[in-house]
Amino acid sequence: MAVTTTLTWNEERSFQKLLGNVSLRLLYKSSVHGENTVEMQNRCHCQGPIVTVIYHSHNIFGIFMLGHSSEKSKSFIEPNDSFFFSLQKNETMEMKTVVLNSTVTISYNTLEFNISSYDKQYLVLNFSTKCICIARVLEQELRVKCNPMFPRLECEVFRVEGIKDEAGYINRITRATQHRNSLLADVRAYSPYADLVSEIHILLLGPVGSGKSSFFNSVKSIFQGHLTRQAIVGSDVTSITEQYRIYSIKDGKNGQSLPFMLCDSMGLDEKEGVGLCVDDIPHILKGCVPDRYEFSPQKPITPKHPTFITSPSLKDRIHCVAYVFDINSMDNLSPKMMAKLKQIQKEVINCGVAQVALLTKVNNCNEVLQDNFLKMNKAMVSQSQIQNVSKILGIPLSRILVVENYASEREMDPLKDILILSALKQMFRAVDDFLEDLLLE
Ligand SMILES: Nc1nc2c(ncn2[C@@H]2O[C@H](COP(=O)(O)OP(=O)(O)OP(=O)(O)O)[C@@H](O)[C@H]2O)c(=O)[nH]1
Ligand SMILES: [Mg+2]
Repeated sequence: MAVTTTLTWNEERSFQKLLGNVSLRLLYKSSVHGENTVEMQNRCHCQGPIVTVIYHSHNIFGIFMLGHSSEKSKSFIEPNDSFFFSLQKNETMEMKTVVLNSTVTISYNTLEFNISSYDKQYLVLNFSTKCICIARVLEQELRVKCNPMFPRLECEVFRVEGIKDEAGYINRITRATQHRNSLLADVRAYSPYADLVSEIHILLLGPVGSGKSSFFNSVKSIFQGHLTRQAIVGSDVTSITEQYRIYSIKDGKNGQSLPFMLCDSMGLDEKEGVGLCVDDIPHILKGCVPDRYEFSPQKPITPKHPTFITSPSLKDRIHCVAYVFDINSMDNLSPKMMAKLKQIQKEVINCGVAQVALLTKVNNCNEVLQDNFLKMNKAMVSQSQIQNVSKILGIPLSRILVVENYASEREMDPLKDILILSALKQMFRAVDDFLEDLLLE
């Protein structure tokens, strides 16, 4: 029977994504192949990059090594590119990483990971006793707690296949997860300028099928830790979204509500009387339109509507409009659609609301982030679509955000999260500018 990993199917898939969309092949599993370093070495030498995963009470952690072990040698790897990691399974499958160049030595049925520059054993696995010794500093950085009295449950070694561009790999992977986690912390910690409101409202406006509802689903997925599809998405000639929705998002399943709401609207159509009615927009911006209002393309909402909010306060109104476009259709916007957008933008400017543009369906997510995780690189900014949106809407390049929503994937991807979380952060900045301005007024 095939030997299988202790990770669940989902955990293994997430782990593969966290390691940069690699494939993992299980070479050694201590409970099956024996608690024996010789057996492990026989199975794992000369296999290329390997990752050792250790299961200890509730902890999953280990070490990734890019270099490969030489045949039958005792010290099986030179100081090489490696990093220690831990996997946290609570809400999201998160990876904490610590970059340290380590050598591995085998002696007396123990596996010792040493940091050459410190001449210290950072991690020692004793295969005879199943005990683990881990340097305190490493334990703290990885946020694991290994009681040395408890034996290790399992040790697995995988071959890592499909690494693209080995030279910058370690840097890319460790920076990607660290950057994603720090962005997540920033978004969680956001509080609107001067506490003028407890939650900000971001309105998603854009042509039919541009990815408005998918953006909400993507943001929600990040905070839920798994893919969710609360909003109905799909492709049709007319808008899939027919109701106005004001979505609140919780941090984790039973967590607190985050300080922002995403307001999803019906898609815009270039034809009159189809799609979101332009006359609805001032009412939406002022906060007069209630959650679940059924849009009527030919008839805008009026104060006579039974659920019309007659005296909305600052907290009800829209604080930021995100114009959502499919980046691939940006160069083919029809003159009629452009005219409609201009008309809408006039209303937005009249209301003094902050504006950003959100370009979805960027399929070169990896490239956007390759050089610099914080900024779009030069090649990206010079793309005609980005220049175009800046020209049509007069929005500065720093307020043009690019994302790749979760569409047909089955697992989360840290690179997508980085773009989505960065977009949210930029929206918060735009809102804060707006609120600050409001306070001065
Ligand atoms: N590849 C890819 N597909 C996307 C992305 N965003 C949305 N989609 C797909 O595009 C289609 C339309 O997405 P929706 O989220 O329904 O778009 P919408 O703007 O809400 O559309 P309406 O409500 O009809 O106006 C769906 O099939 C999505 O799966 C993206 O970033 N990348
Ligand atoms: Mg929609």
